[in-house]
Amino acid sequence: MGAFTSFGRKLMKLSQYFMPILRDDPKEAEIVSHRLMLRTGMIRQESAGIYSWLPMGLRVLKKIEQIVREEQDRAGALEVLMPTIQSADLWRKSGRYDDYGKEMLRITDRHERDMLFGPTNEEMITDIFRAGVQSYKDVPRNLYHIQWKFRDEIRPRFGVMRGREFLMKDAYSFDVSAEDGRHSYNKMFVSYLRTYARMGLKAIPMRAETGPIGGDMSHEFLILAETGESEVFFDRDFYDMDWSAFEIDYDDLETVSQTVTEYTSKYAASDEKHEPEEFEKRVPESRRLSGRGIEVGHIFFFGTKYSEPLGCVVQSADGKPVALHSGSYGIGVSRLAGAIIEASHDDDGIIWPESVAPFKVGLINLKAGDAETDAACANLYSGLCQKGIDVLYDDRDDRPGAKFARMDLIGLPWQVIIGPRGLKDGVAEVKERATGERQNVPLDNVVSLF
Ligand code: P5A
Repeated sequence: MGAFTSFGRKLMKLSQYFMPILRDDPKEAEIVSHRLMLRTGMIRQESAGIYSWLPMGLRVLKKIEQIVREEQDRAGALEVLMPTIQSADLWRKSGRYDDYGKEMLRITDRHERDMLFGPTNEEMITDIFRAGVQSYKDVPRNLYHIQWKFRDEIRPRFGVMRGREFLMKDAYSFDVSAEDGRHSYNKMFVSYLRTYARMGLKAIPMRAETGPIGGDMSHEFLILAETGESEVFFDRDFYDMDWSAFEIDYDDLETVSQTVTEYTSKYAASDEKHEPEEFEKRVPESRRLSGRGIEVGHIFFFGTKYSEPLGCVVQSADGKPVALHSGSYGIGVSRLAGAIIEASHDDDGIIWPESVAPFKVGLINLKAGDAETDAACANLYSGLCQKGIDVLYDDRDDRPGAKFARMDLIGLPWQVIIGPRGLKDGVAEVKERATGERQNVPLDNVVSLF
């Protein structure tokens, strides 16, 4: 800790920040996360389904991205970065150039070549892998990137939840056999449980349709929220499962596979895959639940669907050429920013889980311009800085009521409030946003709380 992050300073004075808060609710926002992201100046709409990320929104996006990256790396995946613009050639070979229809944004360059803004990267990664491997000894491998995608959705809505341009983590695994491929699939499955747990989310894995990606095995990960786009049916027992980021040895095939079995043996399905009779047969009535969910991830196993047409073939141990077996694994990184707010807010605003909060602490100076409160704040500000804590310092000359409301609205996990009354007793008031609990803490002890 203590290092300055690549996406901005650890400390920030509100008087020098860019956080264009809206006084009134934006009328175009139908759901709470969209409303709060616009109101707090996290994002700004540029066209339908296309957003700019402003300083505070970008900090959240980068934190989500970093958790996703760490968990992909931990599961053995290797980060790459493919371009957003792709040539149509590979898509013609896989047959998806025509299949993808109007959702694909097609572009012609100055040489009249057909290009496209990538909606996903199965073709490109398969071609990269084809060119870089020769034998069965070069697999298994899993390559991923975190890159902007474009899908010309018919109905972009709910802000970053269903955008046209959106940030996705997409990983692709390559194995010599379907059996090995299954283990790669299982590793990603488990890494998703850890990833969402670290963001304070319970994302229930559900059997899913494979749609334009293809294949015969697929799970989507859904978090429960009233505003979710999918209807979901599941066993109440899911509530009692372990939703912490439990430790796991990814090389231990048996444990990884058992974990997947554990999280898939109970009934959970979204509307497309829901089978009412099976639900009734497998789950006693008292445990049958239904609701709505937000899809924050989707994983697929499609075997040789892309490796065959694209010639992604290696020499097997007995010298025969074999087409590689693959899966692809997506996480909606920008969607998660909205999904986390859907899962964690109250009437006053956002409640950020610490792991993705734009700043950990909001320092409020109740009487900016007063020599004593200014000095006490400056002292805490530098103490927290030395400890490497992310702090947003509200040094603006506003009424206390406005400051409290704003700090609650933006939802930083901790507030440290400094006013003349507390200073007489040598204390700061420390408020936890999630519980609303307040305590008076001697000034000298504040930094050690964080
Ligand atoms: C898996 C990785 C794929 O595209 N190919 C590569 C596979 N899957 S997916 O289900 O279509 O998308 C993966 C995740 O991306 C998010 N997502 C979106 N987020 C915001 N706006 C959109 N329009 C959008 N479309 C997909 C979802 O979280 C999805 O699970």
